Amino acid sequence: MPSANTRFEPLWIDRPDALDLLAARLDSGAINPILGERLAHLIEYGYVIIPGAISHALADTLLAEMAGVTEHADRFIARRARAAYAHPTADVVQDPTFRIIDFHVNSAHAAEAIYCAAISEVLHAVFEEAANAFQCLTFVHGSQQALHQDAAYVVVSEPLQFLASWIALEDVTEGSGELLYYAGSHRLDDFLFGEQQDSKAWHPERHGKPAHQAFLKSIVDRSEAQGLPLERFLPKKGDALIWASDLVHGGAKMQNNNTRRSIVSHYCPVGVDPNFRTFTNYFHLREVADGGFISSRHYDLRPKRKWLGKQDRLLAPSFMGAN
Ligand SMILES: O=C(O)CCC(=O)C(=O)O
Repeated sequence: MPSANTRFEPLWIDRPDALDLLAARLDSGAINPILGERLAHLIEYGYVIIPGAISHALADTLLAEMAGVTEHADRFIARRARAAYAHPTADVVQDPTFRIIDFHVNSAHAAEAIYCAAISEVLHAVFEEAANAFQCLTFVHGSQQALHQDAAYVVVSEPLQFLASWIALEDVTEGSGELLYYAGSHRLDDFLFGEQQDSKAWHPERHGKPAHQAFLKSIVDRSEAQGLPLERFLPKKGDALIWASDLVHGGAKMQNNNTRRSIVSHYCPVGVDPNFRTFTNYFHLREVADGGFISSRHYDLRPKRKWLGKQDRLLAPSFMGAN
């Protein structure tokens, strides 16, 4: 198994000796055989699919909640392509690129889904400490996002130390803009931004658009050159896919108008900091599951402070109206 040439500290599953480390954990009984198979797949291919990770009932509840966000639009934050953050009012949710940002804050069911038993088991085995779901979004239609590696945009203090999950809230059909990924691409050598070639994160002002284009081209070219298969995720309702931080993935071009409703979350170990911790004063880890925390760039999750009045989930106002 070729290992990535990286200057960063990877999670143990991305170390060159990951399969030996897994074997030791299986031998000691720390990991059960089904989990062992899932981790072996994640190690080798950079992703693992978990059929029926959440129940249809939970998926239906989430669909109903997502459909109802307009009734309490001021509690939620939405994003559309090429538009500022906004509350999900009726006109905003009509946009096919609309997504709810950090749904895990205001929906206990979203938190339950992203920390369902099968996903939590993988997170805990990989992180070996509690997990922090720090960036969560919902999709109705395909994102059509170019094939990318998340570390360019999902910035944490240890650039390789996070995982992400994609949970299908309905059956996904081909042509709807399904999730695509190059199996095994999580072991490509680092693409580094900046004159010092030291950043996996792309900073638009500092690095510019040409560097971003070079990044997108490089990871696809190198995946193709290595003969890595481009696979597509066509899940049934309730299925989940977990991917490694450096897996090259994106949204296929939509061939029809079918929806592919889903909830996506990014997680890091609690000992790793999402970058927003460095420029906000309201970072807080809220426990929502056994060994499962959430945090948010967009909401103040600190415990209710009486002198601030009755709201304990203040929207961080500085991000409203900003891009
Ligand atoms: O669902 C998709 O189309 C892409 C999701 C994605 O790339 C992400 O959230 O990092």
